[in-house]
Amino acid sequence: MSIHKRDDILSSEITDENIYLGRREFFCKAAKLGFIVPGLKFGTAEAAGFLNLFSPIKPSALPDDKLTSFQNITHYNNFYEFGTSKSDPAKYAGMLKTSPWEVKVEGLVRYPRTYSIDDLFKTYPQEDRIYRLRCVEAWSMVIPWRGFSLAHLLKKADPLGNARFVEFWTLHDPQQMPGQNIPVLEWPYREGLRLDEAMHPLTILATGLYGKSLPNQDGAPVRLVIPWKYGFKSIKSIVKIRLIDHMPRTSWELAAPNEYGFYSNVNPSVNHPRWSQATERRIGEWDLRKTLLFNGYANEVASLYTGMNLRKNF
Ligand SMILES: Nc1nc2c(c(=O)[nH]1)N[C@H]1C(S)=C(S)[C@@H](COP(=O)(O)O)O[C@H]1N2
Ligand SMILES: [Mo]
Repeated sequence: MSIHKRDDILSSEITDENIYLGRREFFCKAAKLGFIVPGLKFGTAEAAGFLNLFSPIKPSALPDDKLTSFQNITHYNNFYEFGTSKSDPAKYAGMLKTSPWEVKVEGLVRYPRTYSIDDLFKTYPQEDRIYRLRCVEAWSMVIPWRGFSLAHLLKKADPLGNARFVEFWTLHDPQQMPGQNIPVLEWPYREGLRLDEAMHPLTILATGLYGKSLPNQDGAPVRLVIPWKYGFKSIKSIVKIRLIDHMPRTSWELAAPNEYGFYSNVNPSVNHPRWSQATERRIGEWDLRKTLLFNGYANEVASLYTGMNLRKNF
């Protein structure tokens, strides 16, 4: 059973002006607040031009990436704990209490640790990164995240020799997350990565977007973002990170193993059983775009999958 639907909502309510204002808002703020520091990894051509003045690092860019507006990033969401329609999270996620909040790091590590959110913020410096997000439903966005590489946290935990996978858990609290009373998925929402995927510098724990702390509907106070995988791997409102020696089950794989594999790398030539993955609609645009292998991040991540059959390991 699965309730992921191919998305066919009209984008008429989403204007270019929104996108422009969002972009301008971001760059003005970014400049004012001094986010532009060497070593920053942005992902758009526009940001690239902007940043090359300041940073020797060449970001991975597509020439026509434009930031999706703050309005769309925060009102067109998948967060089934608050309902299955795109507008539900903006309406209901406000009821989630994100402070105090704890994130446990446990399992096959030398230094297990429970972080308060303040602790997490203090321990790991935040930086801003623009990533494309491609949902399995064949739509995409360009989002200016704030966060830090998960690798920093994992290194501090010091994985033991037999740790091979990382498992992530969303909060389980049906009172605050009414969608958890409805068995659309196995709750709490669970996701997983191979350890090398989790250690890849592009994989981040996101704590904000557009230079602000993360809105609840986008997974406050902390969520994962893996830009080369379908959006559902980017689990929201995380309370537990566990290192293990076996491939974990994930909520989507438990719901429909033939539709949602463990890897879920964006791949235009491996179709979802119910629809093509060859194209996508960028939220705010009319014309379809061609979907790119690894969501356009092949240069950075393809080597993680050398020798693997990506059709079998979908
Ligand atoms: N806990 C939890 N995490 C989740 C989801 C969810 O329903 N619950 N939906 C996933 C899906 S399908 C997508 S596309 C992204 C959407 O992130 P966004 O709403 O911030 O764009 O979150 C992912 N993370
Ligand atoms: Mo998604």
